[in-house]
Amino acid sequence: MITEKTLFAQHVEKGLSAPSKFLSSMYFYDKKGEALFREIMNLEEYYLTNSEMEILMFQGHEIAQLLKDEEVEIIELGAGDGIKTKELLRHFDKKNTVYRPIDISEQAIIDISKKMSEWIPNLQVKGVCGDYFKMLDQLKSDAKKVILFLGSNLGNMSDDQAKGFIHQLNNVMQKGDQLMLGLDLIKSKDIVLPAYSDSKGITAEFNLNLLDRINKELGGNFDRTQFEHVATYSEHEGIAKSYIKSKVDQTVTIEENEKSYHFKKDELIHTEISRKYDLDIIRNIIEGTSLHLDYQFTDNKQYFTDLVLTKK
Ligand code: AVJ
Repeated sequence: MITEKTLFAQHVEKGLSAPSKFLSSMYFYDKKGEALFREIMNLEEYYLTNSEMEILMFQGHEIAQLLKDEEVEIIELGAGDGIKTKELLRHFDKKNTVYRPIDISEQAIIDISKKMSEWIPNLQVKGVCGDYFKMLDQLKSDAKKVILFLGSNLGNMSDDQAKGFIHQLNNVMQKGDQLMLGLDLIKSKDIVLPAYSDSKGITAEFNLNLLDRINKELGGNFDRTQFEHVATYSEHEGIAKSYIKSKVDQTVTIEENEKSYHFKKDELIHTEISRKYDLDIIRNIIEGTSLHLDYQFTDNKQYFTDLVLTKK
């Protein structure tokens, strides 16, 4: 049996031994990380939340008309806090709609199921805890499926990974099923960069929490004060990147790996990409699937988009 701890330790070993050091943003989300991400979503500088909220508040009714059916199962991947999703779900008929949030965090499922049932009384809420694709594979029913993947969560993947992910979704979807993708759009640096290096330093906390997590879970001795958060954005490439930078020449030991790792002054550990999209990038990602881009919604400032794709 390979435990989660072993997988984490192996990932850290691989990432910190590489010539260009890296750690995966997948590991941001322990309890502390989840709380920090919720704080980020409430920051003015983190425009993504407000932009998508605006789309769902003002165009949710219209979007719901496109997704409705006699019976519909709305499956949300990585459910989050549900505040945005609520603005869409309130337009569905309670009788013939089932809402299924899927998340690897059991607590997230419990929280969102409770909240959504309070917000929308009589909505059938059936949360499932586990791996997206294992769960999707088990959800074979006759009802039409609508898969929600909002908040630009796809953006943490490289385009090749995103392709693989969308192709897997395509494979579990049946004809007529729909996918709604929320994606952040490519825009200027003066808007994007502050979202990833906010003035209160919450994003820095969020990024550096990864070092605390290694200390706690793997017996590391990272000194947080000797590292700092760095964010970059290239408008040309359309990708925001986050790094942890070593302020000094230093060595860190990780007991679980029985090993020390050296960091040069100014050396970077790459921790996250946040991809921004345009239509060409999206078309490239869905190419080769039987998903058809049917509708595109944007907020007034055109910062964000929600796409409706239908399986043909
Ligand atoms: C949850 C992946 C959409 O990349 O914008 C927020 C995570 N990272 N601030 C994003 C995140 C830094 C977020 N996603």
